[in-house]
Amino acid sequence: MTTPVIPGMHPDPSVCRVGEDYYLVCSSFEYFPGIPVFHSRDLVNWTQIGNALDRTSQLLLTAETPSSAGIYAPTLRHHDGRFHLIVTSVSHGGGNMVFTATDPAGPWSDPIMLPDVHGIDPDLAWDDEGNCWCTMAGVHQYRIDLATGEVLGASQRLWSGTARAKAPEAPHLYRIGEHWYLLIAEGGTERGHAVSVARGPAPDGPFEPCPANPILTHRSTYEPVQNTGHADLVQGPDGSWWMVLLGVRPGGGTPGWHVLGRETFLAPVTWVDGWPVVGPLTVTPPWPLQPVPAEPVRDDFDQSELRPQWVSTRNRSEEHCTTKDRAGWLTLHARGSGLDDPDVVFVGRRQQHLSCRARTLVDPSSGSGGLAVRFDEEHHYEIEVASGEVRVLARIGPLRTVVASRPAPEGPLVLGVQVDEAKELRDARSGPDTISLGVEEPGGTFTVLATLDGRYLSTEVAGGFTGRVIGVYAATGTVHFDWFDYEPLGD
Ligand code: 6LW
Repeated sequence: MTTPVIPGMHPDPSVCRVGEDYYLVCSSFEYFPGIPVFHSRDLVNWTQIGNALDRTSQLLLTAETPSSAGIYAPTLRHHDGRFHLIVTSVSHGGGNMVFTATDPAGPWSDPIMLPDVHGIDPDLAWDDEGNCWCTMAGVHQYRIDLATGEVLGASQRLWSGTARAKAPEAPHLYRIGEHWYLLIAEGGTERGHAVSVARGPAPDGPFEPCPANPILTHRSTYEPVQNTGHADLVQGPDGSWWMVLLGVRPGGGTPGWHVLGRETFLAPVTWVDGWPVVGPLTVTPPWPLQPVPAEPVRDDFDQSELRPQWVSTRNRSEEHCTTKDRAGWLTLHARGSGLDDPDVVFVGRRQQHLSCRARTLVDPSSGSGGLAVRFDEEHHYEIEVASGEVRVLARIGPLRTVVASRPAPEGPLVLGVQVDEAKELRDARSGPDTISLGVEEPGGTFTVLATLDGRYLSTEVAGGFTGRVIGVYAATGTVHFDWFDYEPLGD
């Protein structure tokens, strides 16, 4: 489907089916909690049911963890009645590790470390003899003891892909019919991304490449979805085969720029001569869809725990982020010095729509902070209340600018951000992509203090593996937020 089934920064999807239920996980990088977990009954409509890594004993992301480091691509599998999640943490005390759960909504176990498994993009597969195979980007493979994390025997190289510019990544191994299939991504996760496949008689090969490789790529096309790759196969409710994959929706023509990060898409798969053939992303599954309730626009912070969509930059603790200090408010106690600082207390949710509006009622109380659109420490726009002043700040690489300011009224006030990807941007793939930041006057009118160019908060400018996150932060002291609205205005 040319619209993502899970929009916003949800890259490197891995999916598994248990009876009529589907579960899917994605990378989460420097954000905590890590690894969002989704549930669906139709592969199209998904609900986030939690985050797998929600405590420090599972995931430690400190100010030393750079943006776009942290949690890379996971693989989710169900075997012998338990869910297994294998993932690489590119961070302090990181490496490859496995988590297990009986309920994918959690709780998940503490990690079983795999100290002798090296590389990224780990995959898990089991053969009929009970061997557990861990296959890594490269593509190389280990046989492991999942209970202890021990490697059994030497690792071996399985396949180096189809000699594209960049090494093969995102390997997934499947036993389908008489063959073992090895699915990989190659060409890099940018515009050259592609999916290729090989098959063999056993989980450790030897593998013969598909004569039609790559079986999916949008490179060198004017497809509205680009960077297609990093796929995982699953059977639909009717036994047909489907592929979840990552893609981006660039604006501004080819190559264009994308702001939401790499999103999760769905594509049909048929089989010809024992090889998978990937159909167009425009295809909607033929079975009855089961829509899920839309997320409420407003979060009143009335619950003791934040909803699973909320993520903070690196680990957060009750000491810095709580709804218990003031009932019905989110209270942030600053520990860094603002959004340029990796130690900032920032809590937000992924921007999932090309046009949307976010608002929050802030009581600066004894501190300074506000509402921000964040890409990383060097690419963010924010409207901040500090010492009796409201100001719009912009950080683009080496440039840090106070774009606008005006006196702030006494007491709480409503800050707003409106993101507009102009219709012509989507249709004719050109035109502005603007981010307007302002304040709501007592009568409710929204006064824009500054309108900034959205192209600078894009992957093509900022680089990295993430996407925009819109949220609130404390730069100094203590700041309270009564509610937060996220309102989609367009796809
Ligand atoms: C992921 C790997 C990749 O582990 O990017 O470019 C990493 N390819 O497959 C993060 O998404």
